[in-house]
Amino acid sequence: MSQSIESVLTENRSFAPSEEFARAAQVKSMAQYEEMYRRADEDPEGYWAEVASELAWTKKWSKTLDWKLPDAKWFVGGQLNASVSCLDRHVATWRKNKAALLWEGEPGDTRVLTYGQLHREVCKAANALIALGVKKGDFVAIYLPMIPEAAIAMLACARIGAPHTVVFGGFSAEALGDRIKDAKAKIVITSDGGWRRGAIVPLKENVDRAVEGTSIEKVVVVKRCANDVAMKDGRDVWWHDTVDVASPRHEAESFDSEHTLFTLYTSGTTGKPKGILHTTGGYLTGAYYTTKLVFDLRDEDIFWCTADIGWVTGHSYVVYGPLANGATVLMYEGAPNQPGPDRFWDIIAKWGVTVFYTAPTAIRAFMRWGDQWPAKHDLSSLRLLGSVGEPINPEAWMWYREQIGHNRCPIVDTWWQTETGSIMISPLPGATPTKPGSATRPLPGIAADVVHKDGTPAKANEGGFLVIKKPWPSMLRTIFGDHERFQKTYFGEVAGCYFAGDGARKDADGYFWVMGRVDDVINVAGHRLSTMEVESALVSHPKVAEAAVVGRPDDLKGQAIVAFVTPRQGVAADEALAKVLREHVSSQIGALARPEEIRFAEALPKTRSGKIMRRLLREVASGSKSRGDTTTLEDQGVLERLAQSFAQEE
Ligand code: 7RM
Repeated sequence: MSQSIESVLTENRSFAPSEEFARAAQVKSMAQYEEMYRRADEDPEGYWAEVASELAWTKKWSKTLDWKLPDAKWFVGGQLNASVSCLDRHVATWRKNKAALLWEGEPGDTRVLTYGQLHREVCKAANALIALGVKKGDFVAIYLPMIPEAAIAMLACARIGAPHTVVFGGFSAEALGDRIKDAKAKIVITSDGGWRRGAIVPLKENVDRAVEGTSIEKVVVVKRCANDVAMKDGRDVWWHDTVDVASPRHEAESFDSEHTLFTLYTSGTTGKPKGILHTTGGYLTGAYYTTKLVFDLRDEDIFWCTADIGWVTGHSYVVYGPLANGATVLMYEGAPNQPGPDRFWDIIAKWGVTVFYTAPTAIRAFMRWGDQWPAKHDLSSLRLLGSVGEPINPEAWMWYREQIGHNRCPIVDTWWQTETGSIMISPLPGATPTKPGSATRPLPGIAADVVHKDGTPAKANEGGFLVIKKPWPSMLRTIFGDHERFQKTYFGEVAGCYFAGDGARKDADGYFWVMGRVDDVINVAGHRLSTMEVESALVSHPKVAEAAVVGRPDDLKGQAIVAFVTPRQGVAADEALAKVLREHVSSQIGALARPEEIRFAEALPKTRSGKIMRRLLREVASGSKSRGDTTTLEDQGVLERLAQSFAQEE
């Protein structure tokens, strides 16, 4: 949700960490933060080398950073295995018998895996993948619900040097197929289904449709729902038939620091999602470091990040970051309101969750469901709360603090992206005084700033582009298969800087207020989508001549999708067509992309050079009072007059 300038400037409440919290924290004061920031700024390579050396390397790097904009290589010549840093090194200590994974399924079934057990399962899965023909460098697609096998599969891939490409289970067969094709994946790991709001998500059926005509040779199927699924002879194998019989012993090979750990698809400004590529040493350093600093994890903690592993938040803060720290993570399979609106609070009380990390869209839903739901449960185990995915509005921030944190838990509002790999801007819970709605200051080592297009710094409270001026270890290395797009998108906008695509301002205290995207990316319930992606889905329908998609502010989801559609000649523009088109988008991309509203127009407003005037459509869609407040799109005359007045302005 983007915030108005007014709400930002009048927002002067501030909450300092309690002395009690600060005393035990990793970073205990702003003075300590400033000192760390200064050290990292003066000697970034020395700083990051120190952090990286806390991982398990089998060969030390010869050069910390090789930087030729836009190409970064971190810990050059170093060798490691990500799964060893996450598992083997803990198994060699008392943590062998510590819980690594606490899991709860939506129906209420539970599983607990110690580090020792998780290590065994990962070794078995690694051996099984090798037996299926997966080699170092082969891409493995993972399309699973939130079950332990999802983490096991990711770590098994990492263990054998096979990059994973996790696809969120809410994506359609079509979207899965596109990603499999782009990554040229050899194997896909899925399940007979997953539980969501009491129903089974038909993952295997989607896979069957997605893999037609692709490079996929094998489909590994986890049995989750005791669901009848068709198994194709010679292609499909059960996880339990292959993994359960594999040897639990696997000697991990070390890989180059810059070996690809994974690609993860995310939406950009075009219709084609980008395969964001991360490498082993740098990514793991970032995930490890930020988990330690921002979530201040201790051995007694139970850390619950509610993100699905299909998103980068799930990669970094369900799997790699917490496990690299030897922490205990909780994983939940299903919906937050199944069977009732208090499922999350029930889970927190039942397992004794201490650190809880979720998205503003979820917090706003909880607010709407009512204070009685969290009040029913004992939330006294919580000591720290986190937020991620979109700007958090101050109202939701205050509700989170009062109703969930009982005015006792610090809140860390963490700004970062799929591309950054790990958290970039966030309070440190024992040090940073927080202001509701601000992600506060960049982490030590992160040279974030707000600048104008020409790279000059914006003044206090002046809006500008959020950029990062120096390389950091967990930065993306490329867009898979399109290095030129990588260069243009991230390093072609503001000279010399990484451009994040977000607008922001810094206040007089140097606190960052992220305002939201400045490109054609929209954020719907914390899910990142491109307007062009939804437009492509719409125009692929035979009854559509043209479509333009914009985001409109939405109290719950942050943004809602509004599609302006011009039907083909002779096609009736009615509610029935709107319904068909909404379903069509859902089947092309996934339910998360289904337009909230479809508005029909005889023609779309365009500039003389033929560009759709999105700004005008955004104003129309949000019913802006400043102009066009009585506009209905069916009134083409009004739209044309509006377009003219916009054209005069430009
Ligand atoms: C982690 C994640 C990235 C986009 C990013 C922003 C928005 C994320 C915050 C935020 C304001 C935050 N990766 N965003 N976190 N905006 N405050 N704390 O979400 O690649 O899926 O999305 O999300 O616009 O560019 S993502």
